[in-house]
Amino acid sequence: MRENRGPALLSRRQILASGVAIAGTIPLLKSARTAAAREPGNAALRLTAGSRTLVVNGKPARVFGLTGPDGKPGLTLSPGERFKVDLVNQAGTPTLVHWHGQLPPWKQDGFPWPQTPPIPAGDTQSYDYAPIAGTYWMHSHHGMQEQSLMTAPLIVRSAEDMRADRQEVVLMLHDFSFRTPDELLAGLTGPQSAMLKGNMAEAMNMGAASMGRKKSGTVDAMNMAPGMTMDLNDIDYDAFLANDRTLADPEIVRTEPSGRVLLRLINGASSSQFWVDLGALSGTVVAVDGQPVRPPRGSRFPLAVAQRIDVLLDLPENGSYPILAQVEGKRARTGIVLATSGAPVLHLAMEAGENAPPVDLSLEHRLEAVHPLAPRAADVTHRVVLDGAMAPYAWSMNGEYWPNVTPLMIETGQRVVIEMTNHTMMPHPMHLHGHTFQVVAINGAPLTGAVRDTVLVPNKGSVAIAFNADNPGRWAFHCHNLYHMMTGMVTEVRYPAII
Ligand SMILES: [Cu+2]
Repeated sequence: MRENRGPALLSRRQILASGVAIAGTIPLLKSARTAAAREPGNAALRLTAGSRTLVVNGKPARVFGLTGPDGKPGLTLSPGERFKVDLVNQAGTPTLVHWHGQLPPWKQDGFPWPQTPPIPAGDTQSYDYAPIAGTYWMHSHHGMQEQSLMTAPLIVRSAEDMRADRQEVVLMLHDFSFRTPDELLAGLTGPQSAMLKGNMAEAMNMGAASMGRKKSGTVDAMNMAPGMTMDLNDIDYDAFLANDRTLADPEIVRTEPSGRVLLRLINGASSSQFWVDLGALSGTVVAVDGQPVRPPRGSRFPLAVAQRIDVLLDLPENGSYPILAQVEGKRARTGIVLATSGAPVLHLAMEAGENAPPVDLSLEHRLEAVHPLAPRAADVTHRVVLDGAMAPYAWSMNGEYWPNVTPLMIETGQRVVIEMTNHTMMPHPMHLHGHTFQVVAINGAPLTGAVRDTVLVPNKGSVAIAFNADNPGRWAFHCHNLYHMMTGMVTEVRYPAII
């Protein structure tokens, strides 16, 4: 074991954060063993895709899970450690896992290209790449397994994380239904859903409209239908989870009096966006999507699907502090509680008094990257129109529906700009694989915004992003609302001569 990887570097709070009991010397021995097991050249970390049972609203639910070598969800890597992982598929069905926001070679990205098919049940697939530090997550990109909680945190610690005397708390959000993902999707695409939306004429036309889906004009015409209003929350979920639990029985994280906490918030929901509410506390946003930002302070932050926010909190002396997340357009909320030892934890209602407003770009406007792109003119600009509608339920990029798409071609060395214009009544959380991008314009107004991997394009709004083409391959570029993705809102960003 190298001198500098020993347990001496772990502060008391970090040991606390690792979930190990802090009494006596046993935790130090455990930490030492963990560090030794992760020396370069040692065996890969074992990550198991499997199934598990949660109890939600008092009822058992069979869901998927991604479990690390310590038996906990996901993976936490030490500074400098490679992402050297054996993914063991014990899910009883094929799967494929994407390391969201990470920048691996494209064949390790976990997207179902013809060259990178799903992992059959019972098989193991190995990964080995240099990860980037920050708050990331992993989720299945196979079918709709993400809705069945085939998702987990992926935390890559930096050297600064190890130096800082603070407790790390991961809070991962989910939306949950007792119905299967197929039933949820059928509820949106079937004729019944259009009738429920109160538009009989559209329902009657659906057969013909569906047959004409490859022609963008069909959906364009539907989008102009009168009486449409902004749409939020396509799915009526049974519960919203924070670290797999509802507010009826929230996770209580023990904190130190006057302690400092790094809260790593991950929106792992399939199609729900949240307002994070720190309640009596205020915090400093130090990173979004794993990338450091110049810190705005606040106590309420919007979190679109697939995005992450790292918030630094200084806790008062003693007490219990709920960290809540309320679904946009709804009263429903979920969360965890930070509480010092012995502090009473009050019961928290699962619904707030009022509906939360739509998640917006109020925070995005204030964000400024610590490591922005060097100023440079674009070598290529791609314009992408986001289109679609609730009835018929189908969503497109430049009038095309996955997999029948024309790739956006880019070349190594180029500065690429993608201008997204949203013609629909829904916001779309857009995610680019294999690259981090900088937000460079919102609704036509230039800014030097955050560097990140997922950005919300508001209904009827536009967002431009810029990035350096430095990772040759085939890369998915898509809306991270699972139901928009499943009904077409995916395209490809592609480098030439990729086999
Ligand atoms: Cu979308």
